[in-house]
Amino acid sequence: MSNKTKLTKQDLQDFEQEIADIFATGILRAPVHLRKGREEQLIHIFEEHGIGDDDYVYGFWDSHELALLKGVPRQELKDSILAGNSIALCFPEYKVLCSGIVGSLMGTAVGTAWSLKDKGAKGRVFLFCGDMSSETGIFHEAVKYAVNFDLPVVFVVGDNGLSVMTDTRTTWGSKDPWFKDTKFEEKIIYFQYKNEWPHSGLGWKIKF
Ligand SMILES: Cc1ncc(C[n+]2csc(CCOP(=O)(O)OP(=O)(O)O)c2C)c(N)n1
Repeated sequence: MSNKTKLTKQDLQDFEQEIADIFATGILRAPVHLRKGREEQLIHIFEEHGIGDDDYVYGFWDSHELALLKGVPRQELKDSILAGNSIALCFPEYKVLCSGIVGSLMGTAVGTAWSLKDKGAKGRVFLFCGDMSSETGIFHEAVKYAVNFDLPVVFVVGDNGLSVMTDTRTTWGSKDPWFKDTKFEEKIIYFQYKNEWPHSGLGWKIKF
């Protein structure tokens, strides 16, 4: 199911730039969230953990790179974005599921992992989310359940410091994420990056 082509940082950046250029023409009547600055970390995580055909990748509104790295063909992804699906990409045949709703897939990830373990099936779940998403109650519950039952799920937190334009650490009054130096880190991969695109769109025309 995956295209097995090794993608580079440049490939991921080129894709986002192509979508940006299309978005700038105004033909796209749906939101897009572009990301730049975390390509190497994402490539490293996919390689280090050997994320492959048996694994599930769950993401949110900013998942173009995740879909490409999971093996969704470039054109198929582009067609889906042009059809207005950028913030909720869904490619069941590649085991990619995304949602535009903060906190919406943490329980789904744990449920999928429970089922995989229960059936003795191959595969793991990798859920990628942002720093503010990782501070939500549902994230905490999901990680607690995954750790306590040792479920095959990993929560990957990409910390860009912001929730849209709100400073995450100021909001929660702590310089560290809640899970730092706790046993819950066993199911969490954490990295920091600076997003070189605005939270959504291009920072002009439409902003939300
Ligand atoms: C339930 C819900 N509330 C609010 C929003 C609006 N919203 C979209 S993205 C986002 C920011 C989330 O921040 P973070 O998890 O750090 O994501 P990132 O900065 O990586 O995009 C918010 C509040 C939403 N999509 N869903």
